[in-house]
Amino acid sequence: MEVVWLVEGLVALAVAGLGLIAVIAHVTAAKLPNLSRHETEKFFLNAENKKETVPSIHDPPTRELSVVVPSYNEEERLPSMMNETLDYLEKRQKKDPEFTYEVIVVDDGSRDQTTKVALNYAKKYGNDKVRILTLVKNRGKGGAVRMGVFCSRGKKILMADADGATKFEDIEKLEKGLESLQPWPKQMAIACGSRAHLEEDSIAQRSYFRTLLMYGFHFLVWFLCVKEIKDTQCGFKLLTREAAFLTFSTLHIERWAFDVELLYIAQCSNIPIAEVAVNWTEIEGSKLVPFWSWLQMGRDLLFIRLRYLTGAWQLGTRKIN
Ligand SMILES: Nc1nc2c(ncn2[C@@H]2O[C@H](COP(=O)(O)OP(=O)(O)OP(=O)(O)O)[C@@H](O)[C@H]2O)c(=O)[nH]1
Ligand SMILES: *[C@@H]1O[C@H](CO)[C@@H](O)[C@H](O)[C@H]1NC(C)=O
Ligand SMILES: *[C@@H]1O[C@H](CO)[C@@H](O)[C@H](O)[C@H]1NC(C)=O
Ligand SMILES: *[C@@H]1O[C@H](CO)[C@@H](O)[C@H](O)[C@H]1NC(C)=O
Repeated sequence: MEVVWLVEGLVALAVAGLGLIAVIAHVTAAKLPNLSRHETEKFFLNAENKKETVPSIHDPPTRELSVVVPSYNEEERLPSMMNETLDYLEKRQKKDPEFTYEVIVVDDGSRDQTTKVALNYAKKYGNDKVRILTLVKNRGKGGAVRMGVFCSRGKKILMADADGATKFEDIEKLEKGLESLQPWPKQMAIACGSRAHLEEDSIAQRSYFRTLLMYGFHFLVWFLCVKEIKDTQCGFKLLTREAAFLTFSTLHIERWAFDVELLYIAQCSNIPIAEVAVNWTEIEGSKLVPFWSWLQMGRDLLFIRLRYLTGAWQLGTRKIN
């Protein structure tokens, strides 16, 4: 008998605990994503030091592809990524004049010369192909990509990290992945680069502790938020313009867990998602994730689920000013 009471007591305690956490998650949630922009964030800085008003995601697209590069203190890593990217894009445009593109470097409030380094590329390739958006304050990767997405002109929008860890030509794999999802409901589809196939190699190189954390993280993502995708965190993702608008205008989280919320939103909105294996090089300068930020990520994942569950956060698009 006492064992039954004990079990019942523990279950009641767990339910009460979860309820309390749900209440906390609900009450502490900012209801709407913060989409407001600083005045200077409504302009690109061009190579002649003039301001150009940014276009809007609400306008019809005028380019085939926008590449959004979130960059935080990337003066050192950005050049080789930009060289590779623009080499590829220029070659492709020579072969196929219909292929038009733009690269938007979003300087996420860097304290180094990221904007200046990016401006050299605007000088070399022109202000129409390379655009630089300098954020007043650091927002985090999700916030930076969002700001870039909202002033994109592309039919398709690629987000790509400034460290060039993915081979840029792998974009063709993402494009195939996206096409494989046709017909796209309401023109929406997403293709995610994935390093899941490299997991075994990376386990061999990591400590047991980091491997354990990695599995824990994967389990929580799967259990709480995203069931369809194994590697949610790869920085190489291709979205149709419609999918990018819907997911980024709903997104609340601007820091690490933003990828998970983005895919959670996509999943709940019935946007089809493809996961595509891409090649990956570990690049020097990666910032190691400290232990406490793993805890933070765990909390963020739990809160994403609880906040949508309790209605603190809601799906639905918003007008971007
Ligand atoms: N760390 C960090 N990166 C940011 C921020 N805003 C934008 N980014 C960009 O987000 C991208 C990914 O950054 P990180 O994850 O720190 O780069 P990394 O450690 O090499 O990540 P992996 O490639 O996953 O190993 C880079 O292009 C950064 O410049 C920010 O606030 N903090
Ligand atoms: C929203 O973001 C802007 C610009 O970053 C900032 O000035 C403002 O304080 C933020 N508002 C809220 C409610 O967080
Ligand atoms: C990028 O290309 C420019 C011009 O071709 C070259 O001068 C520079 O060294 C390259 N940078 C890197 C990091 O490859
Ligand atoms: C990665 O690159 C190597 C060599 O360039 C190639 O053999 C391999 O097939 C690639 N893997 C993927 C998943 O593209």
